[in-house]
Amino acid sequence: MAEHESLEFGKADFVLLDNVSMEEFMANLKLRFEKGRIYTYIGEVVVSVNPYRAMNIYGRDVIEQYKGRELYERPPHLFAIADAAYKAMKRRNKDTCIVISGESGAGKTEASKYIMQYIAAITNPNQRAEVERVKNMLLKSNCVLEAFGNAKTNRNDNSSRFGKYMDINFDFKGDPIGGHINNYLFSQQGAPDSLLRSLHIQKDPKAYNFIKVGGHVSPSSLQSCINDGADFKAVADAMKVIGFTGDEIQTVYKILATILHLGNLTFGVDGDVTLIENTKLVSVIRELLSTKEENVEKALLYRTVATGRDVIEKQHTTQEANYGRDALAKAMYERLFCWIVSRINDIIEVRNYDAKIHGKNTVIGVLDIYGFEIFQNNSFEQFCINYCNEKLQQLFIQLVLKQEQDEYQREGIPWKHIDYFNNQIIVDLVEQQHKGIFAVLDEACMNVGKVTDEVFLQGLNTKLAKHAHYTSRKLSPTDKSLEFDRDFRIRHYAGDVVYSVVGFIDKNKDTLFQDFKRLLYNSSNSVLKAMWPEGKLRITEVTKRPLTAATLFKNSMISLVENLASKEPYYVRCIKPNDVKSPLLFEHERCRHQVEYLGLLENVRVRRAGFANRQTYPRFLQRYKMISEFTWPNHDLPSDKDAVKRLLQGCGFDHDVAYGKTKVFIRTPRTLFSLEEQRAEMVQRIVLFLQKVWRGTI
Ligand code: AOV
Ligand code: MG
Repeated sequence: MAEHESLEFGKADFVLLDNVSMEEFMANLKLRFEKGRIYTYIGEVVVSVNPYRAMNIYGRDVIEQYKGRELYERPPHLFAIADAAYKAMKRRNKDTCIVISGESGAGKTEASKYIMQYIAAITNPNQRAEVERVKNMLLKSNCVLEAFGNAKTNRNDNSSRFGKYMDINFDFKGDPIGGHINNYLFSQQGAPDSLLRSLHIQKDPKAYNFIKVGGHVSPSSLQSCINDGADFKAVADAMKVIGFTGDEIQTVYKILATILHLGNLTFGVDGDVTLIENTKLVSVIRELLSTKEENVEKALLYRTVATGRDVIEKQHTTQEANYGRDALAKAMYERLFCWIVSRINDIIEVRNYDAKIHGKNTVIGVLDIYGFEIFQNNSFEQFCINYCNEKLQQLFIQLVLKQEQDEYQREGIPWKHIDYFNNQIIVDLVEQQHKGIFAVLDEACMNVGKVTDEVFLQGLNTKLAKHAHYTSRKLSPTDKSLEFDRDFRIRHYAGDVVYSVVGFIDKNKDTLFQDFKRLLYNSSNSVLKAMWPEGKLRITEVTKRPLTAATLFKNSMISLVENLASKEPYYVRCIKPNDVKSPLLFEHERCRHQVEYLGLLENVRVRRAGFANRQTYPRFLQRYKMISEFTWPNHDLPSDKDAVKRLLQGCGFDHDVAYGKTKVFIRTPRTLFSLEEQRAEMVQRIVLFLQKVWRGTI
């Protein structure tokens, strides 16, 4: 139907399959992958398979081919979906968003970059300097965020360790005038090693413990912006272009260096006194942080506690000191990342007063988040990431599978319900009040006295013993996949994941000792000071417990989903063809599993039986009444519904539509395009007519 491609490349839209079965779907997906056709539609959804090789399909010439064209006129491409979102925004003044999902390494971040690139390329035909500046900043900011927020994992060499939702604001001309980034971050193991390594503070990177150990996120090469061997200078240059000041960049450098040095600090004991073994490092850190040497040492070795009205200083054990040091390094990195995002936002936000107040200001949002992941050891981070993916799957179900079918029923359109797996039950398992996993975790953290990961696990076992998607070693003692006493397992929509409760409590609580916050706030470096405003509080003034990481994350996910749901969504569903990053290998079972859990077959079924477009009768008339003599300028039929019927019969489209109670449903996009074309022609004629009247030639 749509594309000008021969069938040797398979069907460009899964809706065109002869039979909607898993076999046919997979055969088509595989054929297209093997022929280098990595994109296929399901209606307006793009299914993308990671090619794991450079494709020659993103150049300027290809962009030109998609510019302003309708979705079905060209072979499936991300550019077409970006153009559709852009057109919807321009034509109908609607906020739109592009939601990119798929598991870790499936190609989400790459897709988001091509989409941004496309939008940048097709806008601002008049080369307005201010718009060019904004575009440049939007593209460059991505680079900087990747440098700080991506790292190598087992699943992806350039894995996003933060979720990113970027709004691009457009003026009435459709040119980007600013943007805003929301990041979804939770405590990480620390800075990507490659970023730290790129500082070249000391020749041998092995000299730094944080690089050697690495935690979950182990040695990595920073791609796209700074490649292996390149150094921090490249990132600094990008920051400069965006608008960071020299002082700010210096501070970033100093913070990264501090984190490295912190990793090398060791503690020992002398009698019952804990002390720092390599005191020279304290001087280095003091200098980097612009604080007093004795303050650094004190913050590392003591904790100030308020007992009633008294304030005392309690010495750390070596274990506590180690713990405090690691928490400081992590918190500094996390705060740095959030500060960079907020600085970028300050710089890219819509500043032009006129554009803000007067002209219409619409947005396209692009969501690129961390994909579903399963590691050998899964902890709190994987749990949050996978919960996030459950939320996005739920949104997809709500918008693509459920609402669609509900609407047909509401409107009285004959409809046979198509079944799908609704993952709401898993979302509830995690986020429900009082008995969800996050609630149990928060409760365990509130415990007075014994606060351990085991207490948390006991809570889960008590509250969730009967839940179909939860089990643990205690509840299923014979289950071989649950190897350790501290394991629990969630049946996610995308598969079973065994999590270890070890570390959940710590990662959920704000574990940074107040003393460190005060230390950093009291720095004479104003940039650093500004990152730690809460350090202003004296120990006796700190009364409120900060919100837990789980609560913060849950709240941010809920508002993210609300935000997306308020916009017109476009979807890119990414599939990872194999686990070895091969451009040749299409692992059938691996792909079938993804097609299944992404609900793609159900998507095809709903789409095939359904309608591409729907509009209320008055709205439809408002837009198209000029193309029919029965409705222009006004109709005299009993209702708008009758008028729409008459109009569509007159155009010969009656067979391709259904009439609901309040809306007309159009089955194929082609009918809509045809209506649009006729309308455009009519508008043109009217304009010519008016021009003649105006010139007095009529
Ligand atoms: P992700 O964003 O989905 O994973 P990426 O977008 O980082 O995955 O893709 C992983 C790697 O696959 C990239 O570094 C490229 O090497 C390759 N790749 C992906 N898409 C393309 C493409 N269109 N053309 C060529 N190569 C591609 V994660 O961030 O881990 O969830 O947290
Ligand atoms: Mg990514």
